[in-house]
Amino acid sequence: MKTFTKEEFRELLEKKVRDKRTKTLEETTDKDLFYAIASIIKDSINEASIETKQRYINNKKRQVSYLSMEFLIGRLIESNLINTGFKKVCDEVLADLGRKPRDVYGEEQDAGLGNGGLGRLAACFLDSIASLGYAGHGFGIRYRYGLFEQRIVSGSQIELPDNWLREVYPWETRKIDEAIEVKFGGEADFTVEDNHYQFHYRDQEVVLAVPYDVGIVGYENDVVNTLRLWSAEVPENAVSPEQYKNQLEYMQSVEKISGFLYPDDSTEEGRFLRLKQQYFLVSSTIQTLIRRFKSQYDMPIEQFHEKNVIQINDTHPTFGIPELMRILMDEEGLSWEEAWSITSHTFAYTNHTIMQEALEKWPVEMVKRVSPRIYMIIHEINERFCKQVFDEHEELRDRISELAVISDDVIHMSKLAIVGSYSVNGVAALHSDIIKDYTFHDFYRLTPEKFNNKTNGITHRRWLMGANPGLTDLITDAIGDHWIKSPVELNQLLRYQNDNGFLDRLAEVKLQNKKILQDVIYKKTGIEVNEHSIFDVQVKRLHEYKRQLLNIFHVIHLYNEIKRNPKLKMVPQTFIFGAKAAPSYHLAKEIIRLIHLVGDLVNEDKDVAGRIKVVFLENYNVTLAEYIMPAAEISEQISTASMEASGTGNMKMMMNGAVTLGTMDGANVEIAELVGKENILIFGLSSEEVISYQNEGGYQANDIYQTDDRLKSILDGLKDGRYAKGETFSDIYYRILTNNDPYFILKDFTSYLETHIKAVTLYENKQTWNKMSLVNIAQSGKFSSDRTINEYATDIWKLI
Ligand code: NBG
Repeated sequence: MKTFTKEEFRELLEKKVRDKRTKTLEETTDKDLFYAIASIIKDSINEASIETKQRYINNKKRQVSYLSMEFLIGRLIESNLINTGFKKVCDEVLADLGRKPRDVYGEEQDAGLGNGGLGRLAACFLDSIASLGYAGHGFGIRYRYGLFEQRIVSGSQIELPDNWLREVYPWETRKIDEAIEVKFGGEADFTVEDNHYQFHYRDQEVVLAVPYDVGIVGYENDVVNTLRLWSAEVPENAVSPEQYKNQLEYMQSVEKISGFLYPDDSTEEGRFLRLKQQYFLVSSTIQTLIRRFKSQYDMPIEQFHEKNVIQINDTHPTFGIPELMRILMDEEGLSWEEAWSITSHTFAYTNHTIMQEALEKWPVEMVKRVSPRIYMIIHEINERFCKQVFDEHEELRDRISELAVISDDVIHMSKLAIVGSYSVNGVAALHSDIIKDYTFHDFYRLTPEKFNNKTNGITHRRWLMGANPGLTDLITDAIGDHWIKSPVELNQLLRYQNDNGFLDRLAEVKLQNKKILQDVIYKKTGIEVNEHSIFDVQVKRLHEYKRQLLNIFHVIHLYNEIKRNPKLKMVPQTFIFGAKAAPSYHLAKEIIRLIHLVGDLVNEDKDVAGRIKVVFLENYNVTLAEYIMPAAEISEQISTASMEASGTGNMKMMMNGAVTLGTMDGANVEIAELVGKENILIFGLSSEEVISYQNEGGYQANDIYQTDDRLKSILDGLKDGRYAKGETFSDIYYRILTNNDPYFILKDFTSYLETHIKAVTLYENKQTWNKMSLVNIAQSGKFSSDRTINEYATDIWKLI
């Protein structure tokens, strides 16, 4: 990639500002500068993108396509500046102009095309794939509105549309000439021609999938891969004269397909739309892959899987399996056996959850409405699969109804994904074991060779170099910059464990980051927090299994203690939350309301002053996370053991020097192994214990309620209105006592409390804490997504 001197960059910036914004440099706003810089970067990206593509074609590279309904990419400007190598020069030019780089970069709208960890993982993966020079591209949907913008009104969550495309999105290129027709509904029948079934489709709804390509820049390696986002449009000439009067309605129905990320699936209409989105993504993508294969590789279609691997991010893109079968049979004329052999050597599936309610199941009737032909193929896959189990696996005959892809008129997407893929992986060692031993145990018995683990990772370029320049400089001063290309070398920092001077500098970096967050908190909430208090952070989607409730129960407990003994000495602590709840998830929203109202109570009470504060940062997103991660000191990773597949926020905070306070769940287990038990704060039931309680129908929550005065008081407060000037939280109360505490909050409470006491004691001894923090940073290299992607590329994708 081209490099620039400061003078050249400034000159170019001046020219761009004139051309694009018709202004002089002096007249520019931060937004003008943002667009001008983005345009400079885009020019370089475009060049490198053309060259990258040509290289892949010339070398007939085997390519991976990463299919995901979510890409939570956040802002791109800083990561693009870092990866192109322009960051330093650009920062300097802006400084010379008297501008703050952070303000200029802050003009970019977050692309929030994802919910949480799963979508952010996809974005980190693309960054690593490009940075490691692999031929790999993302395919997703260009939702007109991303994940909703959260507002809090009187403590309650309100959802507003996320209008991220309000202005021009500078990173995308519309490629109308590569648009694809996706066909929905209608009817399919067949004739037999030359001993071959020829399928005919009638009355289908044709939707045009228009690609918008976003360049994904590798770190200083001239590689630019692509994230292709599909937008749904009405094809030209699609409207017959009779339909003309309903054209507006028709256009709206088409555009809805890429209208919202996860439209409300509490309604039948919402669910149907979501299903259409899934088919829209896979059909447009797979048609494209076939087209490219035919035009760029001089090979017969039978060899498609030699040059293509399709990784499906959770089950949402699983219809890709029958879609590839459809194209190979109905359009390319292959037999079932030939098509199946290619398809089942092309797909690889990543599972991201074992929560039953999150394992997708679609009614047969709905799938038929989306595409009758796709349903036929799934039906046939299931018939053949069940027959094969019956014929070849006597030991599993009595398990066929559990293995079947279709049962009770419902399609089990994870089962379809497993049957149609050659690789099935979990996202942390514990999670992959649970999949094998419990969730998909019968499938594991059938095809053990498919199952493997790929522990998640995060890109250290964004989450350390981008978000925490102070720490990045400190590390590089100490151990040189090798760690940037080889993050495990962060472990060189272990040399400084007993170096008080270094530990002081580390603490100083943390303090500066806390001050930055302190400022953000004040601007957003008006709450003044003490930068010397412990920053205790839980930021993630709101879900009962993640147990934000346990966290706020602890806060209520501390509050009760202070009220009982107003002279109580306490190390100041700031409890920071950020979380969005699914719009139709009532209890999750109640928990948000509880956190807020308890927050008001605690923050306003003079007795409490100087000891604890509660902050809820509204609209938690990637950009906010970039301020929070560097400032965190305690990383709350407190899911009920066995329920969090991996977690990635745990990795981000670890890499920025926070100490994990958590359960032995997901990737926490691997963090614990790396840092040793003296550098992590573990509490609560183990996953085996949770699973064994679940198998016995749970434990007796009521017994704990009756015997533990602390909990009795906390729970009773939910009903008697003492936290919120009379407002109550009965649904939370009943969830725990009538539903027998399905997430083991009361059961883990004591252990959680004791671990917090231990944390505070350790924190008081500054150098002990700083050393813990250092060990966490030093051991975090394993969690770079570069390590994860190298594992995928070697074991699953076979790119090397
Ligand atoms: C989430 C898990 C997290 C995990 C991410 C990324 C889904 C369905 N799963 O624990 O809950 O870190 O996936 O793998 O969103």
